This record gives sequence, C-alpha cells and structure tokens, in this order.
Amino acid sequence: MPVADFSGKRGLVLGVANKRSIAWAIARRLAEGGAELAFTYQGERIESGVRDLADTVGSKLVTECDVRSDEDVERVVREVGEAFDGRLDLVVHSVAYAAAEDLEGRFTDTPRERFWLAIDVSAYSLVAVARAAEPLLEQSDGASIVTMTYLGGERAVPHYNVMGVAKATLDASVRYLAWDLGQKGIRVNAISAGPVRTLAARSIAGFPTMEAIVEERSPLRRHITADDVAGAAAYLLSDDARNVTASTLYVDSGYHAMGM
Ligand code: 0WE
Repeated sequence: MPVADFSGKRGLVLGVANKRSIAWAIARRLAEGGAELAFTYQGERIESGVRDLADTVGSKLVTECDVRSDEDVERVVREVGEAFDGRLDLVVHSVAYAAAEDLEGRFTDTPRERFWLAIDVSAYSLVAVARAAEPLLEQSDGASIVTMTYLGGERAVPHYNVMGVAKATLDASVRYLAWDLGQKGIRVNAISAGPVRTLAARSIAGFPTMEAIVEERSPLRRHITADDVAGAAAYLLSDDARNVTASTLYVDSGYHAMGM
C-alpha cells in the first residue's frame, strides 16, 4: 500500500518510551512518508532506547522534556526551531501519567496533589506545547497536532479514575486549541484508541481482560494495535485531513458505540 506523503514535513514527537509505544508507531509512519522528526522523552532510564529508535529514522534531534515545566517545553521548542529552520508542520502528543496507585481502587480517594499531577502531565502539556510551538507551526502551510485520548474521559471506565478526568480535560482542550489555532491554519485533533499493549498498559492489572472485552463486545470483535492507531494519525496529520479539526477519531473496533 502506498504510504502517505510527508516529504518536506517536519515533525515533533513527544512520548516515545520504547518500540511498543503508540508514539513510535506513528513516528515510523511519518518517517516512511519522508518526514524529518525530532523526539522528546521522559527520564534517563529510557534515553538510550529512544536514541537508538530515533537513529533508525535518521532523527535530527532527541532531547529530554519535562512537560510539567513551561521553561523546559520552551527550551525544547527552541531546539526544534534551530534544527528545523524555524518551521514545524506536525506535532504528535502521546504523553500521559497518573500515579500507579490512582489507577486502582477508588477515584473518590484520589488526593488533591495527584489529581493535579495527572491533569498537568496528561492534559496541560498539550496546551503548553501548542503555545510554545505556535510561532513555528504558523510558518507551515497547514500544520497539524494530534493527541491520544481514551473513552474513559467520556464514560466511567472502572479503575481509569483520575486519568479519565485528565482525558476529559484533554478532550476539551483539543476543541479550544482548535478554535484558537484554526485562525492560523493549525489543526488539532485527538485519536481515541482502544486498549493497546504498551509499556504504560503492561503495568496495569487486568489489561488482558480489557483486551478480551474488546474482542467480545466491539463490532469488529478484535483488539487494537499501535499500527492501527498510526494509520489514523497519519491521516489526521496529512493534507487529506486539511478540513478536519477539533475532532476525535475512534480507533477502537467500534467499541465506543456499544451500550452493552
Ligand atoms: O491512558 C491510558 C494509560 C496511561 C497511563 C498508564 C500508566 C501506567 C503506569 C498513565 N499513567 C500510568 N502510570 C503508571 O504508573 N490508557 C488508555 C490505557 C489504560 O490504562 C488503564 C485502562 C486503560 C485502557 C487503567 C485502568 C483501566 C483501564
């Protein structure tokens, strides 16, 4: 199958942790289509792994980013601007975090500090990146931002808890960013993926059960892979989606449409 054409496009990818990451599946697609990519990662533990992956797609820039810090986000965007001659066309935001203990037990018991932590990392980070990158994205003739969301932001999914509140915040942020940045031709969309086996998923008790539920109850009766998500992301990031913004594209085998 022909791959979407991203030649001449420059992209920033936040959220690769390892080869199973959704962000990595998307990055590979973009690179296959000819995009030049910069990557950010979180934490020294994964640095060498991310650098090795980035090298395989000839990346110009790999740098750490603490998305909780405006200064760090601004520094990263400065480096991206220098690497890409002041222009950026694509942003892939695939970042989320809640404390492990808040993804089990009762949402009611989420402490205040960790409630804000989840929203800070998982939702405000998109706002911070969009604002910092706006001057570079304006230079594109049709920039596109894609973030990753989940049904747990719209419905109560047992144990998703504070991450659901963070995704609801993220979903609303996508719409308000789309309104502001649409004026500058910058699109902002979300992909709502079903459960995908990634590093983030592996530490979640009951993940195999979630996959089994999707396989039993979704219209297509099959689970979702990172490559499925990458195909949707490639579309939203491509010029084929030039009039698509403020939207959520479900890549969940149709699960979201079911009532039982
Ligand atoms: O958004 C997510 C998970 C994101 C995530 C994962 C972790 C695991 C390790 C955020 N923070 C952490 N913190 C850690 O310490 N998903 C959509 C996958 C997911 O996670 C769930 C799910 C689904 C689906 C947690 C409970 C219930 C369902």
